[in-house]
Amino acid sequence: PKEVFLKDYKKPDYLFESVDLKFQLGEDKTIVSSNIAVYPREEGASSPLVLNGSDLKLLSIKVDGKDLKMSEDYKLDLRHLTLVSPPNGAFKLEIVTEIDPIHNTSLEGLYKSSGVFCTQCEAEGFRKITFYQDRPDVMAKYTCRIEANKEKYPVLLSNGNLIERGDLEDGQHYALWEDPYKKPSYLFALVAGQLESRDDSFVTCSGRKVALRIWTPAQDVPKTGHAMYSLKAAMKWDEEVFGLEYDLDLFNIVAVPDFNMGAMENKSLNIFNSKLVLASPETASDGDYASILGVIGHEYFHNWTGNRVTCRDWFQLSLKEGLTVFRDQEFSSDMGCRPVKRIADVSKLRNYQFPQDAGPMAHPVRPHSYIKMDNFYTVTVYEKGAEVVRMYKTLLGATGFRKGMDLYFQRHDGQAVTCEDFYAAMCNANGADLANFLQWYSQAGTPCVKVVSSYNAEAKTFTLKFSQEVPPTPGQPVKEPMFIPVAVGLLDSTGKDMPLSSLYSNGVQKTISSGEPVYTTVLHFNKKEEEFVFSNIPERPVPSLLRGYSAPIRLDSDLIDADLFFLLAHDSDEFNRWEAGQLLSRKLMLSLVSDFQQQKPLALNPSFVDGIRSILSNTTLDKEFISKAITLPGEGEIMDMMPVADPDAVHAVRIFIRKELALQLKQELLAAVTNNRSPGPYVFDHENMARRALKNTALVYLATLNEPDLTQLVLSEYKSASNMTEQFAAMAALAQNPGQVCDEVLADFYNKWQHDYLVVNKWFALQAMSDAPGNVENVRKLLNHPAFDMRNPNKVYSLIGGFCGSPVNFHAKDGSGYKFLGEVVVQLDKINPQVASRMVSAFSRWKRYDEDRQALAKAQLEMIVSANGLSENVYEIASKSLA
Ligand code: HT7
Ligand code: ZN
Repeated sequence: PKEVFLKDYKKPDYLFESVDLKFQLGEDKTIVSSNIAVYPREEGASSPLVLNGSDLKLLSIKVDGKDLKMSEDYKLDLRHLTLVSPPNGAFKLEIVTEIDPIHNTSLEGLYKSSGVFCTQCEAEGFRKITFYQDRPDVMAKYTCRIEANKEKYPVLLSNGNLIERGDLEDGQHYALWEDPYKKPSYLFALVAGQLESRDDSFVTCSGRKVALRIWTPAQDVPKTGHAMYSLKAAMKWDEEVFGLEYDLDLFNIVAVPDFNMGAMENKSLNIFNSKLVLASPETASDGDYASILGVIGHEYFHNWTGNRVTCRDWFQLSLKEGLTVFRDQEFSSDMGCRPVKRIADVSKLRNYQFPQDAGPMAHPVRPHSYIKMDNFYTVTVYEKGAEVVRMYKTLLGATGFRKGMDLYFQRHDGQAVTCEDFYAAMCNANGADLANFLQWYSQAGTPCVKVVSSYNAEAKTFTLKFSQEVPPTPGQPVKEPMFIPVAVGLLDSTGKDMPLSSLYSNGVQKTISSGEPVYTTVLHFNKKEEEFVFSNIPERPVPSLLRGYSAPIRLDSDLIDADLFFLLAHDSDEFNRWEAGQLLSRKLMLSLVSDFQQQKPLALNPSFVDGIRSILSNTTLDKEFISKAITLPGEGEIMDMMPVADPDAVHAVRIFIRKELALQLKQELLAAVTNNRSPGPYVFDHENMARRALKNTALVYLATLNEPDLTQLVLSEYKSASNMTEQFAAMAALAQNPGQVCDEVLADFYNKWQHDYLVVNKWFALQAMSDAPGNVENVRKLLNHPAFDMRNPNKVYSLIGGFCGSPVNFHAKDGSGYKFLGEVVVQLDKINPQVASRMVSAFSRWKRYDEDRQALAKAQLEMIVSANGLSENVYEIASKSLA
């Protein structure tokens, strides 16, 4: 397989002015005609024109109306069509191809999902539709004519405006769409099928009325209300926060059940995985509602960050994805509860991105190379990329950040640009010098920062001494220091923030505040080692470091347990309050893991129980915050901190602590259940979600005790639940204890919901994640369940993905979990390489485990790499994991 390198980037020799496409959609084959106006980027150029193409049958090719001859005029191989010597100057290129969407199970290019034709072109799917320069820096204006049977495909959609429609002979009809904005091929979209829409409208800040339509099969239209609410909220938010207005008179969203990722931001025709559109209180959980809000926002926000200003090449992916994730995080924060959202985002980063950054697939936010671009839609590009954007805001302030965004759009609207262009806009708009900040784009690995504090009572100074280390990652053995913004506050002995007046670092005295008191300041730590001295500090403070998690780093401080309990009780920065609790939990879990490994009896520190008790009974705290603060760090996070990951020990310790807490805090947990029952019908707002979150967390704790009266309590919550959030949480609580009750509830749930594939996926996932010994056999059986289908990515993510996310069974000592995944990956790769490569990633951390497990996992990876006809997608992940 060929590796592509960022350093080899070259501008295209030819550009496309316009593209007129015609699709004749058939039950058997589809014919695609394309008519491209080509011109050389520089006058007089006469190099060959290389077009990408994959799985295409070429029917004809003409230049300026004249048929071309194979070998003489053009060459064809499995991936390219090359025009040997195109005319000098501008010319028309007409190409007709035949494609087979019905048998396209890769869900890339044009395919059929439940009878609906739809497309997925990002990253390189357009080349499965027609021969084209399939790269984001080739931007053109498109028209798209769709012809299809009117009865089977009454709705015909593409990008832009509908300019003509009508009937044809033989029961066919057509629609002609025109997109007035230049776009790269990855934003092209087409949909044809039997769909109905929920219609609404939005009046933009300049008074234009935009028609909004969400398309689904007729029976699902009632479940699109929340998606429409989310879309309108996102449109308003982008106007208010960034001054960005929607630029067409129509915005369509289509929901399809078969989709490799969450959604796709095609210009004015977003295509969504149904699970991120359809919701009703009975069938969707609070988590689903929140995801829909965030992803509808995310795809809508791409209209400016991604579509109007796009990426020069795929290495720049984080330019649009990191920025758009940051924007959707901010949107969800503003619509809900900021600290709770921040906690959720940081947990995701720690649980998924940190392990990636420490493993064989570690790559910078802007990767240097790839074999298959699809493999680089990663938590590093998305989530760490969003943290990089957040750091600009932390360093420049809200107003400075907005100035930078304004300049970015002013300079680059309609262009395909790079991460340096974004950096330059941020710096230039603020006259700022962010020195080595660009390292965040090119160096992989999570920086480890150490901080030591000291107080000088005589001088009344408080000193923080920082040092940093960026660990080596594949291909990057030695690292430069990073620019790390550290937001700091200092607490006095009553727990109040001290006003910060001045700071000394690098031989320079800086005034923090001479007027209004300032309680948090951002230190610019960009050297290997650096000292910051606060003056006018009247007593020894407890520092609150990295407030709001101001940089994506691992912080190792000299805070002692007493400081952490103090911060947990008093910090005005709610994120750091939660963080203090997590630090205590992590320390406790690691020390109990060591006891467990040495076969010592496990015992819980009473002050830890008291800390949790005081959080649980604090009536002034946000309830969702409480729910998060009493939840222990995930098993993956703890394993990540061990020299050799021990899934059995970590699992046993987590279960032990949860049971012990449940036992000692039973009364408080029971009160959390009874005080937080639904007062009425389901409402999606923060207050109600927070109440449900606390009640559900309390139920999960109580159910760990497996006592008959508590089981009855949870069972009655399951039976009386009037929404999916509470019904599913009660079932999950009961599922912790395999046995008759658990089996009965699982059967009851399936009977109730077998008609709803999205709910059935939750049922698959819950069983897949079970820690019951030997659960692999149950999961194998579920592969043959009539509701399971390997061709549907959501089902694979629920059952196979769920299984791999459960450490005890996936990492079973006998290798049964690894063997199962190995078999599935080989089978799945033949159906859908993108989904198969996501699954094979579960093996990537195999070197973190003991020798026996390493040998078992390695054998599976070797078996996969040597499988016949393996896709490049799976090859890239499996071979890099083995390296
Ligand atoms: N920009 C979208 C990316 C995407 C994608 C990438 C590879 C293969 C399939 C895909 N479906 C969607 C999604 C986003 O907004 O991030
Ligand atoms: Zn995106």
